Amino acid sequence: MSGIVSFKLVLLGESSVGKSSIALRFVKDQFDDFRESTIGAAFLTQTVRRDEDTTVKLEIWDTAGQERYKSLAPMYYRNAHCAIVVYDITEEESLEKAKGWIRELQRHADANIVIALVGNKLDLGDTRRMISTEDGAKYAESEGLMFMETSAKTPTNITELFDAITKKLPLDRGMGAAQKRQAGTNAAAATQQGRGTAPVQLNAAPPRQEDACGC
Ligand SMILES: Nc1nc2c(ncn2[C@@H]2O[C@H](COP(=O)(O)OP(=O)(O)O)[C@@H](O)[C@H]2O)c(=O)[nH]1
Ligand SMILES: [Mg+2]
Repeated sequence: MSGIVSFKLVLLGESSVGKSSIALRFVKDQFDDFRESTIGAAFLTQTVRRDEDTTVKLEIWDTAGQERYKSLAPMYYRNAHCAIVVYDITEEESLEKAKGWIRELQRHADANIVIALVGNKLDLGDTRRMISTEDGAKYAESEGLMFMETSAKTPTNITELFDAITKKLPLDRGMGAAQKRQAGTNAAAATQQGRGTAPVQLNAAPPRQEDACGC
């Protein structure tokens, strides 16, 4: 298959681990030391050249990690082709939370979902690390997940992370031209409810414009 193939990607993980920062670095190559928390979820898109013939368009749902939004998560991972589950290597508890998300994905998400476990804030690794690379990598291996440590700040491994995910996505399962037409119809319906607000309103379908950064 050639041309543009779209995939849905969801970012999950505890609050403050750096989900929005990873998305912002990937989509806009920016970093902000004092980010405001995401409310509900934000929607962004970015394209990645997979090979000479194929461009992959990632439709990224950046969710809010706070407990009060947890029940909304299925809405975002239900049809996702891939998930990035983030923890903070300086926060022990955040890996346990990440494992909880992975169990939930394994039970309720699409059986073919590509999952990457990501230990973020690698730039703080020398001074404040609480979770060893080995602990993250071993768990990921035991569950058959991709694994990477990243820093949205420096940045380290952000492009590599999305490149690696993009390469793992089965092109025949992406949203091709036919499904895109359908998605366009859905988006038109969503327009009636108001779209393009930033951050995207809860329950809103993805707006169809490029780089609708809601972070
Ligand atoms: N040092 C460092 N700080 C980061 C990194 N990624 C995010 N942060 C900071 O961690 C805080 C929470 O980031 P945010 O992206 O809002 O986390 P989210 O709640 O998971 O979306 C912010 O103050 C960010 O500037 C990173 O890679 N290194
Ligand atoms: Mg956020």
